[in-house]
Amino acid sequence: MFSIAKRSDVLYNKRDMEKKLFSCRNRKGNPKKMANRNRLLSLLVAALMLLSTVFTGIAPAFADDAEELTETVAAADQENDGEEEPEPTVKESEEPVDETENEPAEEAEPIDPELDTDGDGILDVDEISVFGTDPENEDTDGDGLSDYNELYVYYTAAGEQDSDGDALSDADELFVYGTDPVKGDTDADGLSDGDELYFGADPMNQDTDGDGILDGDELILGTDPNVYDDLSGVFQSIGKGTIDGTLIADNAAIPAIEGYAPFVLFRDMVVTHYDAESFRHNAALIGKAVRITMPEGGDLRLTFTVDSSAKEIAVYRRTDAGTLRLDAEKNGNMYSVALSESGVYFVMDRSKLNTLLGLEGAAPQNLPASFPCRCRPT
Ligand SMILES: [Ca+2]
Ligand SMILES: [Ca+2]
Ligand SMILES: [Ca+2]
Ligand SMILES: [Ca+2]
Repeated sequence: MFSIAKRSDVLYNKRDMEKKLFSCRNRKGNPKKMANRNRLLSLLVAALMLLSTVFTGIAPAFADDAEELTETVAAADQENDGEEEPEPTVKESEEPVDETENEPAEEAEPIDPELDTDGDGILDVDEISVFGTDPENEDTDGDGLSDYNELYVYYTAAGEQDSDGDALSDADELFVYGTDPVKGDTDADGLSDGDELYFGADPMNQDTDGDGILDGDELILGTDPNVYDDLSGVFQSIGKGTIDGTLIADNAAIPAIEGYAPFVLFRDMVVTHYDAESFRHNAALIGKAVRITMPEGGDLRLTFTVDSSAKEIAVYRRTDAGTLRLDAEKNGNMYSVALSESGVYFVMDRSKLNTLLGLEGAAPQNLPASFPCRCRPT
């Protein structure tokens, strides 16, 4: 019913409008004025439509901007409130607590000069300011020896369980092995107390197996410190790493010694660079001259590894009696000679030697005792 009545109203209004329009069209008047009115009306309608579209476009835009603004401001406020506020409250609440805890410690009352808290016989003031030990622990390093005994009886380190660093604790050295707790190699045979026990040798005996080779030397030679060895039957060698480093680095004639001897090469032979003035300026000399001081005996060879393009290379030995050319065995760039006595050994370029001596043809086999002093360049 309601919808019908509505329609009738609409119909009525439509009819009413048509009537009004009809009356307007049929009204007697100026047709130009009518046209102008219609134009004005249409213009008004167009203007109203424009305004409505502009408002409907702008209004939501303003509404969006406003919403965004309120959202970002709200978000910023939340962030600021969330981060800044809790931090200072935490820091402020922690720092003052630490300060209040530290301050009284720093301002602690001075230590009673008569106080020995751990009762080890050393006053707290001395433990703290002199020995650096723990005033509340009578055995600071926990090695079974009291701080007092370490400092005043055994003279060991109260803060180190192994004072001499030989892998045996101070207490074990004193009461188990009988070795010196402040001497890493008690019997001075080249083998530390800890290593002696590790290899089954006697840390209180330099030559455990009695074969004449010290325990420390046996390890270097590769023999057993607990098994008797005939040293003459032990192959030995010294060279890079066991002789003077200056004879290895920047040397055109690097020496090495190996073979059999009734003595220990690396310990009983002295092999050094013979850096005499007379040799220093000798143009025929290849590399560095070597001074060897050694016990007698043995079957040893001295080998020079030579870095030279000289056509004829020879090895010499200089003694007080003269300078001898030695019978060298050549193997590639290595020249080896028998080594049975002390002396100065060196390698020379034979053609340069001839020039120095002013000789033609082959150089003499042996040179005068004064050689090489006469060979200085003029
Ligand atoms: Ca101790
Ligand atoms: Ca020790
Ligand atoms: Ca030893
Ligand atoms: Ca031995």
